[in-house]
Amino acid sequence: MIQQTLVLIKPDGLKKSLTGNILTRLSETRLDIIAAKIVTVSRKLAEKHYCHLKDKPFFEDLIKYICGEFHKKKVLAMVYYGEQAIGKVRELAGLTNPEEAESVSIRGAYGRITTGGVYENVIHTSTDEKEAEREIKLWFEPDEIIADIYPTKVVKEETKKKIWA
Ligand code: DAT
Ligand code: MG
Repeated sequence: MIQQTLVLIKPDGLKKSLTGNILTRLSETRLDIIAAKIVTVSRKLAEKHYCHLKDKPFFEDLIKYICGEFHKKKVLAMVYYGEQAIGKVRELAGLTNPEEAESVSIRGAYGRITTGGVYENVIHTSTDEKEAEREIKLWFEPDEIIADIYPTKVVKEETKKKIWA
C-alpha cells in the first residue's frame, strides 16, 4: 500500500548536527521525499500537533521541547512517500522511549532522556494513516507538497502576504 508519513527532525537532532545521519538512515527505506522545510514551531502548532497528549504530566515540557526552548528554535519537517511508508519509517525510528528503543534504531542511537524526564528522541514520525493525514495537513499547505496525496480545492485569498521586494 502506498502511504505518506510526516517526519520531523526535532530541535535536539538539529542542535546535535544529526540531520545528515538521520537522512542517511531514512534513505535506507528507498522512500521518496515529497516535501521538506525548516520550521520555527509556534506554541499553537505544537499544541495542535500533540493535542492527543494534552492531559499528560509531561505535556508542558513536550511543547517546550518541540518549540526548541531546550535546543534550537527549529525543526526539519518532511513528508516521505511510498510503499508502506508509515511502518518503514517508524521501524527505523524505534520505540518512543529512547532507552527502550533498539540501539540500531534512530532513537536508540541518538536519543536520551534528560534528568528532567524529557524524552529527547530526535525524530517524530506518524503512527497510522489517519494520524499521517492530520499531521501532514497541519504542517504543510498543498502547494508545498510535490505530489497530489489528498483532495484539494482552489479558493481566492484576500489576505496580505510577504513577497520579495
Ligand atoms: P511517538 O512520538 O513515538 O509517536 P507518542 O505520540 O506517544 O509517541 O508521544 C509523543 C512524544 O511525547 C514522544 O515522542 C515523546 C513524548 N513522550 C511520550 N511518552 C512520554 C513519557 N512517558 N515521558 C516523557 N515524554 C513522553
Ligand atoms: Mg505519536
